[in-house]
Amino acid sequence: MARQASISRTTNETQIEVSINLDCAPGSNTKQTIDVSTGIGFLDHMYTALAKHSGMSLTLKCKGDLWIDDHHTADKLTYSILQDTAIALGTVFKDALGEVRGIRRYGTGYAPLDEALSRAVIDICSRPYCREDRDLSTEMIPHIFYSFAIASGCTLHVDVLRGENDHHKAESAFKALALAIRQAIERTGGDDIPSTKGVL
Ligand SMILES: [Mn+2]
Repeated sequence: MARQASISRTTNETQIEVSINLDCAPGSNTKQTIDVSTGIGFLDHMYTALAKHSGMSLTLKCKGDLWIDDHHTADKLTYSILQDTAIALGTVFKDALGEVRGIRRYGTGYAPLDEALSRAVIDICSRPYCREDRDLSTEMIPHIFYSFAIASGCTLHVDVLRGENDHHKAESAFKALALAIRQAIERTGGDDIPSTKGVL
C-alpha cells in the first residue's frame, strides 16, 4: 500500500499545500516527482534535495501574505515560510507513515558536498526531539530541522562535521537527513513494531 498523504495548512501568514509519497525511490513502481515552490529559492533547493535523496515524491506550494499588515516585514515572512513549511512537511510525513510498523525505524546518513560533511541520525519513535548543530549557516536552518522533528514526532540529530561554505554546509545537512530518512522508512518486509515496548 502506498504511503502517501496531503495537507493544506493556512495560517494568517502562509497558505501551504503539501503532498508526499514515501515510496518513489528509483526502482520502485512509482515515478518520483518533485515540485517545490515556497517563494524562497534557497529553501526550494533544500527541500528538493531532501525529497530527491530520501526517495519521496514531494509537491510543496507556499504562498506568503506579505500584504497582511504593515508590520509584516519580509524577514518575518521568511521566518514564517521556513517554520510553516517545515511543520507542514513533518505533519504530512507522519501521516504518510501511519503506524510505525514494518519499517527499520532508525536511520543514519552522512553526506558530503565538496569540503562540507554532515551527519543526520533519525529515530521514528513518536518522541519529538531535535538536537541540531549551531554551526549551520544561519539560525534558520536548525529551526527547519527542529520544526520538522516536532511535527513528525521523530528524534533527530543533525551535525555539520566540517565545512567552510554556508551553502555547502546547509545542503550537506539536508542531504544527510534525506539519507537517514530513506534508511529509516525502508520496509523490512515484516509486520513488526520495532520497539521493545510494543508500541511507537
Ligand atoms: Mn546547491
